[in-house]
Parts: sequence; C-alpha cells; structure tokens
Amino acid sequence: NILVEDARTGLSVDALKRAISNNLFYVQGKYPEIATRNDYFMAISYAVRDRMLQRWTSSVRQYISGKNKIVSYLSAEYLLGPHLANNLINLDIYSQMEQAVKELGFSLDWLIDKEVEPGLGNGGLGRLAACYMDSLASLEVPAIGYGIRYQFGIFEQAISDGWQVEDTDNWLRRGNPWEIARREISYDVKLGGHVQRYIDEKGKLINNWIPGWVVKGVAYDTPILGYKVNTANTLRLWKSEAPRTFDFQSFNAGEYSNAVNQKIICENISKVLYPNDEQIEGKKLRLQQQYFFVSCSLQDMINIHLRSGDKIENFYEKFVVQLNDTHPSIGIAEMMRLLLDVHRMEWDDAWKVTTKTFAYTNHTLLPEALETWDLELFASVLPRHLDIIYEINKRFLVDVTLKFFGNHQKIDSLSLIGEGRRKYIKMANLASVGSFAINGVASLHTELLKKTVLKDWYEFSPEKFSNKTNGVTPRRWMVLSNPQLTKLITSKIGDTWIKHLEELKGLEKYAEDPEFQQAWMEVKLEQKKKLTRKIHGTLGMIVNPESLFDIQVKRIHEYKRQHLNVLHIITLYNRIKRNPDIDIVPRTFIFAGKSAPGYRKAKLIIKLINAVGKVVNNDPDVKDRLKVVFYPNYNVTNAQKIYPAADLSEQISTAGKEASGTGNMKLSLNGALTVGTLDGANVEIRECVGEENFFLFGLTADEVEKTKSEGYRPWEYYKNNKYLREVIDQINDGYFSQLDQLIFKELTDSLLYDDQFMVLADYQSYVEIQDKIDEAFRDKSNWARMSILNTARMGKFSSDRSIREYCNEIWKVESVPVELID
Ligand code: DL6
Repeated sequence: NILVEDARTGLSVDALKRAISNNLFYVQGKYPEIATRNDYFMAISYAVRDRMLQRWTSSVRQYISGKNKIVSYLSAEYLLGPHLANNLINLDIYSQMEQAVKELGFSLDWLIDKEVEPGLGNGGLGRLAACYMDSLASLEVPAIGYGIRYQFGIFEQAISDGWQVEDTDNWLRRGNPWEIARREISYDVKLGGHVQRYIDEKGKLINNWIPGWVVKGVAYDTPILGYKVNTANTLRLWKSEAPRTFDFQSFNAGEYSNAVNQKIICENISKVLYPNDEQIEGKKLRLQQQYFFVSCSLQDMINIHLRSGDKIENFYEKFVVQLNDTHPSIGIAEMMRLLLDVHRMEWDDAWKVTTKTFAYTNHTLLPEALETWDLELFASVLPRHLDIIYEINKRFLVDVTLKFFGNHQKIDSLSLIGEGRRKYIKMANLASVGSFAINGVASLHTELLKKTVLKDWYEFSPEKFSNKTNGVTPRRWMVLSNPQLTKLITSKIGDTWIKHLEELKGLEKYAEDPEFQQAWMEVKLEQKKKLTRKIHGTLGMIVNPESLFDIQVKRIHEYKRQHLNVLHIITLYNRIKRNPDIDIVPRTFIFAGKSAPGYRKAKLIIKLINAVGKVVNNDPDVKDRLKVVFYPNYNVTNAQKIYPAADLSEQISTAGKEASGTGNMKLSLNGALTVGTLDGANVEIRECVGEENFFLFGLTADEVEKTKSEGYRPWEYYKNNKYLREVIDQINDGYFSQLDQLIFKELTDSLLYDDQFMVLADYQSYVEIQDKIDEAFRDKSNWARMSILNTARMGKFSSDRSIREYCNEIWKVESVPVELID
C-alpha cells in the first residue's frame, strides 16, 4: 500500500521533487538538460504557489461569505521584496524544499537569488505596507491590499563615475509566478470630459458625468500568506487597459492609428511608478494613477459587499478602508460619487457611509510632500469630483464657521481649496474631513502633526487623532534575512518570539554571559564576512570584516543627512593625515540608497560619498583603516544582506523631519547599536533599549525650531570650528574632485548659507559621539552586551503590535481563523 502524495499539495521532500519536475516539464516545457536557472526558479515557485492555493481560496471564500469585517489597505506603493523564501518560511517548508532542491542537484540559495523583486514602492511607506500585509495575514485578520501593478517599478540604480544613473526596472520580463490575472474582475474608470446636469422626471437633480475617455482596470492577485496559519490574504493590483479590443475591419487607416494611440494612453496609466518619495510631482498622469486604482478598488469592494446580499447603507460594516498617506485620498470623493450617482443615495446618507469607512495615516511632515492639485488640472481629469469636493467643503465650512466664528486664518487653513495665485485642492484636508481617524506613525511625529501641519484639524476634531508607531515584520527582517541569529536566539528562548516579539526580552538574562556573547559576536562576524564577499563580488572592493561596520542605508535626502556622515569620515581621514600612526578604530562606512532622479542635491551627495571614498580608500596613509562603500541599487533584496552585518546604525536625520523610520527598527533588531537624533521612532527605540545602549547626539526638534527662529547662521559654526572649516574647505578646494572646485559648490553653499537641515549645527556633537562609539567598540564584551540588549528590547517594534493597535483602536476588526475547505 504505497501512499503517493499529491504533486500539488504534498509537503514531503519526494512530493516537492516531483512537483518541481512536473512544473519544469508541464509549465516551463523544459527537460533538465536544457532548463535554465530561471526555469527552475519558476518550477519551484509554482510548486510553492500550489501549496498556498488551498489556504488562499479558503480564506477568500470565508471572508466573502462570512459576516466578518474586512480591512482594505489602499496604497499607491507596496515594496514587497522577493516572495519565494518568505513563502517557504510562512508555509513552514523551508527545510524540506532545501533538501528537495539539493537532491535535484541545486542549491536553494542559488534559486532564491534569481528572483527579481517587485519594486513597487519608493521606500519606507511602501515597505511599511508590505510589513503590514504580512502581519495582517499572520494575525489572521481578513484583509485586502489594493494598489497598482506598475509595469516598471522603482528604477534600477547604477553608479558611473560616482554619479547615480537610472535604468528601467522591467521586473515582469521573465514572468511573475506569484500573481494570477483575474481578467473577469475588471472595472471601467471614467476620466476627463464634463458633467451634464438636469432634473429628472421625479424632480431630482441628476449629475451625469460624460467622460472624455474610459480606461479599464484588470485585477492581478497575489496571495499574502500568514506565518504558520491558514490565512492567505489577497494583494489585488490593478493593470490599466483599453476598455474593449477594437475591431480591425471597422477602422479605416486614420481611425486605426487613433485607436492604437488610445490603447497606449490607457496602458500608460499603470506603466511606471513615480520615483519621488518626499516630493510631490503635480503631474496629470499621477493624478490619473491615483484615481484609477482607487476607483477600481472601491467599485470592487462595493461589488463584494452587494454580492453578499447586504445593503449599500451597511458598507462600512463590511469594509474599513485605510488610506496610506494622501495618495489614495481621492477615494473619499469617489466613494461619494459612487454612492450618489450610481447607488442613488441622498447626500447625508452617503456622507455618513463615507465618513464611517475611511481612516487616514499621515507619513510625513515635510511641506514639500503634502499633496495638492492645481484646481484646473484636477477639473480636467475629475470634473465630477471637483463638484463633490466643493459641496463637501461648503457644508464643512459651515461647521468650521460655527466653531471658529470670525477666525479667517482657521477657515482658510481648514478649507479643502487653497487660494494662491492659482487655486488648488488640499488632499490632506480631504483625507482629514472624510476620515473618522487620523494617525501619525511614531509618538513624536503624531505630536508634531498636532502642533504643525494638522494643528487646526486637531483643534477642530481632537477625537480623531491617535498615534500608531510603525513596526516591521520579524519574519522577513529576522527569520529570513538572519537565519543564524534566529537559530541562536531560538536555542535560548524557543521560537515563539517570531510571532510574539516581546518575548525577545528573555535574552536579557544572557547579555552578560561570556559564552553567549561570544556566540552572538560570531554570528555577527559571519554576517559581516558574507557582506564582505558580496561587496567584493559587486564592487571588487576588499573590506575588513573585523572593522566596525557603520551603516547608513535609506533614500538619499538632505533631511536624512548622509552628508553629515561624510563630514565625519573626512574628519577621521584628516586625523590620520595629521598623524599617520594614530590609534584609530578601523571602520567600514557602508552607504546605500536611491535619490529621486530629479533631486540634484541628493544626487550630488551620492557623488560626494563616492568622491571621498575614492580618495580615502586609495590613500596609503590610511592603511585600509577606513573604507567607504557605496553599495548600488538599494532594494529589499540588498537590504536583507546588509542589515544583519551592521554594527552601527546611522539614524541621523534632523530632529522633527523623519516621521518614523523603519530601517532604524530592522537594524537594532539585528543587533546594531544606533547613533541617532531624537527623531521619529528613534525616540521610542531609545526608550526601549535604554539610553545607555543608544548613542544620542544633536539638537532636539524644539531646539531646531528655536535655533531657526533666533536666526541660524551656519557660517558661524564653520568659522568657529577649525576641524569643520578644514573639511568644508577641502570639499570646496577640490581635494576630493581632482581640484575641480565647482562640482560640490551647490552643496557646500547650501550648507554654509542656508543649511535648512542643521548639518553644521550638529557636526560637533556628532563627531563627539562618534569618538565615544570608537571607545565602546574597543571593549568587545561590553559591545556584545549592548548589542544583545538592543535585540532583546525591540519587541515593541514588530508590525504585529502595530497591526493589533490598528485593529483594536481604529478598525474594530477581529481575527478570523480560516478553516481549510477542499
Ligand atoms: O511610515 C513609513 C515611512 C516612515 O517610516 C518614514 O519616516 C517616512 O519618511 C515615510 N514617508 C514617506 C513619505 N511619502 N509620502 N507621502 O515615504 O513613511
């Protein structure tokens, strides 16, 4: 009696081997002798996806037919990272698959490395969405993530002569085994045109939107599996297409090419991700993108709701919609349009449903990132929505006037329409008026929101506000990317910390244990050696794994102050030049990150890092004690290799500028010590790990504001600090640019005469704390102790904790364990 496991569901090594061979033959159409690495990657991925399908279909069935409320996460970005290893971990079949692949003659790592990640996001905001999708599924919360299936994600970065160059990210070119196209799920989205108004036979005013054109959104679904649970939620991304295929016969030559043009115009909407993270680009196509995905998503939710037999008035009992920043906030006007124009509800009823549905998360305090739309441009894309926004505003301003009678400043600030040289629509105001909850992403950020950009909103409706500090998923950011540390931790406290991160506290009692310290530092060294090999393979550079790995990886931005880090590097270099025999702690400075392609100063910062690296790395006096590495094309795949190797985590933004940060959490979780300002979530990280295990420097957010209001003169700092002067002069004199004195002028001028981000004001304090870090690093046992305590005390920063807070305090949703259905 031989039991043969199903080739699509079996989990034994044999069943997996059979599945891979079957897929290679029947899906890829290849036999082993001619199969490529990609064929094997696809064959394995399909085998894994098969094993997720029962969970997926069971989850969908249960949610749609059940009475439970569904969280709908609306985000223009999802920075997911590669799926294969993550799915193996969450399915709990990693070791079986490793064995199966080995018996087929390959290494699993080699195939995992083949995966091209979907880079459908810029940075923190998109990665947070991905961590939240993981936690929602792991906590068995019914959820759908909605977004855009960009054909080209975030550009690929290469470095040429020290400069960033961009290349397109054609991530779909070899196929995407994780998604399923659901061509039957599609919606028409109107754009442009005008609104026709008339009174119908019952005397009711009808607003008939006659669109200029229509685009179709087609659903592409990807399963998001929870960790060791049956729940597999859906990420539904919309691809834009022309609404119908045209009939060749019926077109003469001229119409044919018009029709083809129209098809291209439609497909353009989901073509490319805008590569700016904290800078709006008021382009029409961007507004079209936002509206396109939001309209498809809301139509889809309403469809799901009505199919369950419920009434439209109860929509908010079935769905709660979280707006990931203002990018999807047009959803508020679209929901009103759908309820009024399509479902024929009265205004007050429609407004009640809308305002019980939406909640809004703000992710930035930077004024240049707060979205506004030129009113004329907006009207040309969404004429009906403009009417609706005017009506919302009219009614809202009545309430505002009642509350703040005669206070024109308040009325102007709360109005949804801004009046400058040209009128514009304020998306944060639309999001705030239409949502029942508003949150920031770290304590300090929420407090600053209440005092600055959303001050008047806080005064108007304080009950809407709360804080939800960000978190990161320990599955990807520990289990997947740092299996050695995972194993060591598990050997001491068992493995339940992976779902209950606060249990890491159990490590505290080993922090002083010399044996554990040694094992801990051995893991760190192993990870540093791995990264060393990667750096050598990518850049041909040799770095010393025993040196202090000082890591700053994130988007390149003036407020994140990568240039402050560079000023410190030059300071150390100058000490060596003055005294070549100086006893200095060897350091490897590792930078990685992309700059928005149109952001000149950020691109100049990349050039500066590379220029300084070229001099420092090749100066014989340095004797390899300092190395500067710019690791190209920072993305999730590369981040997974970098975080585990960090000794020091650079979180040095100007206080009051970084909303939260999440890289700070991943690094500390992986045992790096932080050098940081009191900004974003650094404040809470420091509280948790203990101030003695955190290297604090710099002005506080209040001091930054005070210094500015008293008339900040960066030049004075330059004049009064000879080491700072020396460094800036060297950059200006062309020491790092073969005597070219112009190249960095824009950057140094902005530091000397403007310095919006207080780099010069914080320089001295930064250098001093770095000297303390050197001292601390020399004491190996103490460093190990601090590193262990950092990991042990990071329990709060799991995205599971964040999601629980959203569930309990905003969404009012509960876990629904999924029963598997055959
Ligand atoms: O909340 C996620 C992430 C924060 O951790 C970062 O501090 C913040 O800079 C980032 N914000 C953005 C801004 N995009 N918009 N709008 O990416 O969000």
